[in-house]
Amino acid sequence: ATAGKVIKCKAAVCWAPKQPLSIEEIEVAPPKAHEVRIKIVATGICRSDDHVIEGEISGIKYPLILGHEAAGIVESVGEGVTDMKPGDKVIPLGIPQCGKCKCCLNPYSNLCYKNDLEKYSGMLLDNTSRFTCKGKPVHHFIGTSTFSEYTVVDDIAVAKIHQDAPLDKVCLFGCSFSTGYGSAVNTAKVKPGSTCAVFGLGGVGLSVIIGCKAAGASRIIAVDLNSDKFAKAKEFGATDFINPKDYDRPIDEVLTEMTEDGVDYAFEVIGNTGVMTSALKSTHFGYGKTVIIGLAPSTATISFDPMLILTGRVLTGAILGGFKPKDDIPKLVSDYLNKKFEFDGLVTHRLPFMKINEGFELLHKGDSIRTVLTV
Ligand code: CND
Ligand code: ZN
Ligand code: ZN
Repeated sequence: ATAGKVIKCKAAVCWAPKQPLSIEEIEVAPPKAHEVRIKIVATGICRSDDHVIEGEISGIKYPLILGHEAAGIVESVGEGVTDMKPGDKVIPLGIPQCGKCKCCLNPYSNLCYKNDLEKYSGMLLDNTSRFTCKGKPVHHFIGTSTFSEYTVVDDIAVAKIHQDAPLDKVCLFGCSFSTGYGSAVNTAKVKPGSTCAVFGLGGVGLSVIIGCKAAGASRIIAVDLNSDKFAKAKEFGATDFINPKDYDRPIDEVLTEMTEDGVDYAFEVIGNTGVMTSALKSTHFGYGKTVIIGLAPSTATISFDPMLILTGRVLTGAILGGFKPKDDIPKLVSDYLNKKFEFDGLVTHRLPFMKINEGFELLHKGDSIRTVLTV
């Protein structure tokens, strides 16, 4: 009944940096060719959304609708959409998969040319927005904009998932779980018996731990300034716990000592360039691998002694855990339904969508891992 019509609904609009999101009535235009309009059912709060609210990411255009970790149901599809129909369960994708560009064709990359990660145009692929509020256009965020009752996405930026999937759980495949787990198994390719260090124990960092454990790591060192995070880290498989506040020397020295010259794999899951350098320094010469996952403020840069790399350490990074999202996320959801992995403990809070700012407060206070909003 709504197909082809403008939908009026509620969304959390970010009008400008450094202020709470504002619940507004917005208009969501119908999907154009190769677009899909989705009724969002559940959406998680990720630190990346918060980086934008805090004004740390340059190039972002305000006002915009944030949110990139969600699951929902197709409401209607535009012309030419053949792989989805109204009623299908779906996960919007923060990076698309066009299947045709050099990165999509490269088996080792998932960074489709059609992504909006560095440019932050805030538009769909036809370079227009489907949202308006109070007569003004509102930008999209990395093609997902899930902090809304309805959103429109490009059809290359949405994955159709199994009809039995519980949307209030599998929403985490939109970001945290896929990002963390994939960073361990795809990007680092953690080997059985290895030692891993994970810096930052939020929803993404704990998912890295799940991935390291699944890959057979025998020692997983969890590092966080907030010791309250250690209990969950232990639950997911961490074996050692380090709070840098308990030491009066650089944390890489502590780690190198603990592990006889350094860890096999280090993961930075905070977005702090100082920690990125510590992570690199904590890896073993000759073969240690560091994976950057955290999103640092746009103005930040890293500097380190090139000898660290010359002597064989590897520094890399990935978005969404290196998964080719349109192909891989439906498979991950099916694996989850077949109980191949378990991550329900990542969700510490559930709130109605209208309480979204309370969810961000929990994140700021360090009280939550993931808050899932029911839309
Ligand atoms: P969240 O804020 O929940 O977790 C970060 C953790 O780091 C918290 O537990 C903090 O206590 C801890 N921490 C902060 N500073 C330090 C420090 N100096 N030393 C040790 N621990 C510290 O964040 P999240 O898990 O939602 O996200 C983590 C990062 O990953 C964040 O930067 C986010 O923007 C980024 C990210 C990347 C990707 C990707 O595709 N690569 C996807 N989503 C999020
Ligand atoms: Zn592509
Ligand atoms: Zn995220």
